[in-house]
Amino acid sequence: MKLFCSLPSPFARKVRAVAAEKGLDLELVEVDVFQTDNGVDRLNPLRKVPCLLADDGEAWFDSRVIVEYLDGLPGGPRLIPEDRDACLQVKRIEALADGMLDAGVLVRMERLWPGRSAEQRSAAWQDWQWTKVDGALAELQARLGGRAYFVGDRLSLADLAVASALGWLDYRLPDHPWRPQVPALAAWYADFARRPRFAATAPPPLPAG
Ligand SMILES: N[C@@H](CCC(=O)N[C@@H](CS)C(=O)NCC(=O)O)C(=O)O
Repeated sequence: MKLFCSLPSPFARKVRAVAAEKGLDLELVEVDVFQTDNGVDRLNPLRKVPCLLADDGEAWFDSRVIVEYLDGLPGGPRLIPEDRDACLQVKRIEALADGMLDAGVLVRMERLWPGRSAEQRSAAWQDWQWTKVDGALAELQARLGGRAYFVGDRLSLADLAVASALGWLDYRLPDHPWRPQVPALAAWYADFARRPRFAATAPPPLPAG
């Protein structure tokens, strides 16, 4: 199985973290998502990563579909519970984490997208996205409720999705410190990020300066 991805992508990190927990081998194909002809364009008309090319030649996207696909493969612990209620709870947490990232990615693009001039970049639009990020953080902390795992008493996709998202906020948007507003979530993340299999999926360090 080949995973078209970029190493900083938090959506790809969630997928890589799921594969690591399940002991599945993924061949990583790193691409620049903003280049045409990067291979992803032929597999996913949305031209986004992650995109999984399965051994039978089928392409799967987006990250939520890919994690379902991987979790259904034989071997490793189930990360999406079979119980309907627990499954829905896991997916709601994943939706919160992914939605927080969608808003964060919009902030980043508003700041950096080369097709926009300085005058076209809107602070009000960024503020609108920050309200979503901050709202999602508060909701995640409330749903965690001081427990070790987001759903039930064992690791699930929900934990991996949230940790991947928080790691990306630190990596790409360090000027918006999130810890003071959600100290209990920050404490959970500090512990979770030390898990060796998750830590091994961290994005490469940014160049100094
Ligand atoms: N909903 C998608 C989001 C994926 C996404 O936004 N990926 C970014 C990289 S982090 C991307 O490929 N951006 C390229 C683009 O927007 O054209 C998922 O869960 O996989």
